[in-house]
Amino acid sequence: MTRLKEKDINQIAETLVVYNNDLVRMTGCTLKEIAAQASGKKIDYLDRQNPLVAVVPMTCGQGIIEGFSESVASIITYLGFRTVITNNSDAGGVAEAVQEGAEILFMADDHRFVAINLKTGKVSDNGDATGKGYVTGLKHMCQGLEGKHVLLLGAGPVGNSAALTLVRYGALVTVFDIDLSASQRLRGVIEELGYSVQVETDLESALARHQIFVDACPAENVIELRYISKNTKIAAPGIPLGVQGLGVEQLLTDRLLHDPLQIGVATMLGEVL
Ligand code: 2YC
Repeated sequence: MTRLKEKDINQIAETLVVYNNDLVRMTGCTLKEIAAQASGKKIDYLDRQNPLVAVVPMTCGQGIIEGFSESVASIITYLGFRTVITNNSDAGGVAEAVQEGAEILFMADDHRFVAINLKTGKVSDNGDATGKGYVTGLKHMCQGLEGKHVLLLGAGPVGNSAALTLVRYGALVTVFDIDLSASQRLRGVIEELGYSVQVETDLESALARHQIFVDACPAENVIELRYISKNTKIAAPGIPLGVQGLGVEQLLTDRLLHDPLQIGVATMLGEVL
């Protein structure tokens, strides 16, 4: 799992309004609408909820990421929910949150980033939520995915969730991962659920044949300029962005969905409410 850096997240809180406007321009949906759809909740259901949400810093492993808790809290606050960052970290922070009456906890160590509803026991994992949220955004960007060919890059936790969401939206999915066994495992999981995906081993050939991409891998420059056409659309939850360099980002201003935390955190909240 890619560990965020402070520089990836230090602008989030102050740019949420601009970010949301960009999202509406690209998908026709606000961040809250994408989170609601991706988590299967109605917007007015979300609007009726009023839990206290606590973000608990975790010092274990590689420790605190400067600005991480603040960024997570700013997204939740932006969505209209009361949010606190606990003064204590780790177990003390969890105890503090419960004593303050928090109903929902957000916390991340080096292996899992989870949201937990203390009342209902619902748990949402960032990887799973991110896959759902990004594919929901991509569906709107493409005016539907039914019958459309999509190339999924990366068969990790986000890729697995994205694949399932894609096939449920009727997309024709091809998956590539540098680890062929990861692609094959993903195919097995999808087939278990009654769907199918194609496994691709030749990245260049796959890139040349597709115009809709989900970049759920941590590689940079994986999608190069020569594979970008005027109809290309990319949902890129992967950190760092895999279409960097070559001025590709400018080329894709309205057709590239990419953020370090926003869609994943918003969908996590939708899932546990
Ligand atoms: O500040 C803290 O509480 C740290 N323990 C947070 C560590 C987060 C590690 N995970 C990541 O950087 C990314 C997240 C976007 C979710 C998955 N990987």
